[in-house]
Amino acid sequence: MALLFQSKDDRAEPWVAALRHYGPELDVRIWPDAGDLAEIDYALVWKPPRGLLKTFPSLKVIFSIGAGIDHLASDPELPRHLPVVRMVEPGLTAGMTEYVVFNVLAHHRRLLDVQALQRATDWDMLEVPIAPQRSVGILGLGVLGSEAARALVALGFKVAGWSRSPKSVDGVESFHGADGLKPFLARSEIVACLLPLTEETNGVLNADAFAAMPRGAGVINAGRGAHLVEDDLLAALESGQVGAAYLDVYSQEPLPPEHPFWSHPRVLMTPHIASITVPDSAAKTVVEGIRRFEAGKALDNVVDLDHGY
Ligand code: NDP
Ligand code: OXD
Repeated sequence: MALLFQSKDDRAEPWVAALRHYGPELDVRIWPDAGDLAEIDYALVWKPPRGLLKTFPSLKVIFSIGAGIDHLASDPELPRHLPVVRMVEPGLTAGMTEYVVFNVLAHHRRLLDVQALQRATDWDMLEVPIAPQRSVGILGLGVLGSEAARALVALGFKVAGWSRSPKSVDGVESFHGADGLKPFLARSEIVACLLPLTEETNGVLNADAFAAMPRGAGVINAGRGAHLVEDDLLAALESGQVGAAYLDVYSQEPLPPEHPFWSHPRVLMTPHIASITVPDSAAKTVVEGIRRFEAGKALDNVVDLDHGY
């Protein structure tokens, strides 16, 4: 059984070690040394070159190294008859919960104002509310969004989530569908986007969305760059409608040096590291998936390519 590992962004060594540890039966090959293409049964990939996956005639399952599968769905030559499994693994979920909690707290505790005061040697005792006085909204209440929401509930925040279908997460108010978006935004002083990128969610963080939020809202985007209309955000920051933005993903990655976000005083940036798949726990999940598939059992976390996630 041969598995091909391909990623430009991840070091192969820890992946190969973990895959061999959990799946000694696997013949792990590292792109571009795929050997005989007809021998590849499984592919574990991140942003594969367009058309690559259709070159393996015996391929059975495509595993995405990331939770998002937009890097696969955007390939017009993707062999769409094959199951595509998105990444769900404890390390990735834990990392995203940390990122969301960190940035919610940053806005809640006015980190950017505190930093500016320190630089100005200004002993201004800022007032901050406590968590139960603060409303946080999570766009996307899936694996990552619901876990982040639980952590925020545990800290005492008033938490709501927005999803396509209604959700039941303890302590989290559920909004759903197009009609639920504006009321959800209107009650959310801090909005974190953890949506998958699809035709429907593209550009969801736009001027209308910012106008619907309470004045001075904090906007966190760890979904995909295309969720955010960057010019609309800059205008909303300028007017003060959005108080600050905490960004991990961008329309262009790496973000070009001349982009205004780099030096914007109301933007806190990270370079698409909100959360990173952990090879050890992820390899275990992939091997378990392969064993289930080989045993004729249903795979977990297969995406619906028509919905795009
Ligand atoms: P899931 O598939 O588990 O959750 C997606 C959620 O989005 C679901 O609640 C779904 O609703 C909701 N959703 C999808 N489409 C719509 C829509 N049109 N309107 C309203 N809600 C919608 O995904 P994950 O939580 O695992 O991951 C989410 C995304 O996070 C990834 O796709 C990726 O883009 C991003 N990500 C970013 C990382 C980073 O480092 N920056 C790291 C990992 C992931 P429903 O439940 O009703 O289906
Ligand atoms: C992912 C990512 O989708 O890292 O997992 O962006």
